[in-house]
Amino acid sequence: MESNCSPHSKLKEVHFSKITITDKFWKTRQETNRNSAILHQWEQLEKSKTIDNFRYVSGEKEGYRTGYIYTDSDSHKWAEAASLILINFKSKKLEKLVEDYFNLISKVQENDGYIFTYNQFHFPEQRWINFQIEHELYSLGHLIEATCAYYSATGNGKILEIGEKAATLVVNDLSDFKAKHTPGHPEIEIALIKLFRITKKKLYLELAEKILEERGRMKFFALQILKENFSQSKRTKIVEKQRKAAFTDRLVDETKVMSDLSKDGPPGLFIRTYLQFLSGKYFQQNVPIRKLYKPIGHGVRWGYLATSITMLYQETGDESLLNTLEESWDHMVCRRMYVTGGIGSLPLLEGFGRDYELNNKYAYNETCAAISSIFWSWEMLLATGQAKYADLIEWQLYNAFLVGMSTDGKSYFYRNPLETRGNFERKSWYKTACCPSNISRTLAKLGQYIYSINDFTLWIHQYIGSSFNYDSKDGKTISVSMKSEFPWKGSVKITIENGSEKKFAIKLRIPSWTRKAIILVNGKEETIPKFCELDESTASGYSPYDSYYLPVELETGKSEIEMSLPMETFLRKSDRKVKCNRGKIALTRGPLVYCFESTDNLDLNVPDSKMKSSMVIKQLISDTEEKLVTLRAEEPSGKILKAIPYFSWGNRGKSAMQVWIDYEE
Ligand code: FUB
Ligand code: ZN
Repeated sequence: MESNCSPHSKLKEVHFSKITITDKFWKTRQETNRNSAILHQWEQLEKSKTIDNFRYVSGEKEGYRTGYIYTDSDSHKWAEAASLILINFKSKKLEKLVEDYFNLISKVQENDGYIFTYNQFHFPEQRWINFQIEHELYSLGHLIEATCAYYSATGNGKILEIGEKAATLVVNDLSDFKAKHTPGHPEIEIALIKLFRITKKKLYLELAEKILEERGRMKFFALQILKENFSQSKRTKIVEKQRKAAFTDRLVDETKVMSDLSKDGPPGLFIRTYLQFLSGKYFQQNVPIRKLYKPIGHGVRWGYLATSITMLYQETGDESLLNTLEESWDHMVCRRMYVTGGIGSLPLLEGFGRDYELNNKYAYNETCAAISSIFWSWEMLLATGQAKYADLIEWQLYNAFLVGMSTDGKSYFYRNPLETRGNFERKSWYKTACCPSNISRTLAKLGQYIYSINDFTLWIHQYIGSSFNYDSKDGKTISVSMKSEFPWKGSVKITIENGSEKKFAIKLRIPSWTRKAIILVNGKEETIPKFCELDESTASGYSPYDSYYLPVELETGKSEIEMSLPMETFLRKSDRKVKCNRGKIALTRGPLVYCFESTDNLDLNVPDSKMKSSMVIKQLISDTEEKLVTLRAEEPSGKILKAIPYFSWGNRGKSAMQVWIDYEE
């Protein structure tokens, strides 16, 4: 199985197929992912006619195309997630579904590689019309990623050919690549670099580079966007006419699913969004990529774009790319990110607000945006080996990512506000169904984020119980087995069998959120640098900058490492510039952010409750199957406030919820 070992990445990825996750917390979620979520998603893709759209184009079924322009991408992403699951687990049912899916796709794909049901169904003669607002390249990107994943799962070159055909089409059709061809929604760049890494064919990497280098160079972006809007509304009218002409009860069956493009936001939101459209900021098309010093625009677009630029850096070693990426990452973490690690404070725009504009109710925090940020941090970690990236991955995995899916895997949050008044709940599906399969593909490849290697050093980024064996540089086997009680307890035990004759080093990440780490290597305590006070200089109150790697030298043979990373409770304060959080605190314990849900605080007024410094915070283990650690803030008068991990809220029906809470000194 291919691992990413690009020439300029500092760390080498360990392919997740080599890692067995044994961790109770994550294993349960991976099981839910493969036994429930992925099958539920398939049912919904069928129910919403997303799959039928392909059948209509192939002629397998008679009917009228439905759904947004980009729905193909949802099922391609599903196929990627399913293929990734199949890499580590056998499932005849899933295998069959994926096989059938790719068979269908191979029928719909035209001889030259084109596939995009919106055009194929409605405008068979038209292609590459509106690069900014229609999603052809985005959808092709997800298809290419799906075929790469399937290839990794099965070694099936036939399916990879589908992806290669699509990529070659773009290479050929857009050989004279111009700024106006750059896609409004990045994604194809990631896919092309992945395809390059598998096939080693440079033309894919070159195309990705071209696309990225042309971004932000359109002279009159506003004119382009107006032209595209005009063209798209004309096309929409034609589609509507076609629909009326084709209308019969038998043919048209629009499934009612949720749209979540919330417009409920701060005053001036509409005009701000419109201006961002015209200026290109929404699409990160306002400046060339080396000048994107701040995260701007649509959250998911930003995350995918930044991920692909970081991947490009790993291939080319162009330091000017890395400098900008580092600056924008720091800017995001220090000024434009919520305490949960969620990104995107503006609804409608679905993206970043101004510095310190982090309203809790309007928070968009699309689940996909958090995922895209995890992808980005992972690439930054590989590129630089800096602990802050792994720290944020951990924080976002527990707080911004996991919250997107219910415990049973059958309902999802698209947006993730930090405060609601009880009118908000997970839905089984959305009209824009990008998040569910994104969650599933991330869960399927979770193992990827735990370790990496360079030379004779093993890096441990995440304390997720797991085991794996690998051959060290001298061809000898090194076996690693890790037991962890995260996220409830900070005890970790790592056993390493070093079969090599050489000494061997490991780097253990000390998380930003712990203050009194104790590390024993074969019973002997390691010296840990003095901890500084909790860094509260970020907008959110969460700071990954205190995290670092502790290097440890191991002899040959067996070594045992025992770690105690105490999970203290912190009352975090955000920077005073975040107006809505003044006088409030957010409760965190270890890597988890907590929230107050009305279900647990019936007699209190969530979301307007108050904590007092006189309250004593106690930890309790819930009597649920998972044995969650919940927190109770108790006042001498007997008043009690109960808090649960943010990722677990919204699993018991509609409720009000708040993360930031008034605090009386
Ligand atoms: O545009 C495709 C996807 O739909 C985006 O990534 C999501 O934010 C949603 O807008
Ligand atoms: Zn999404």
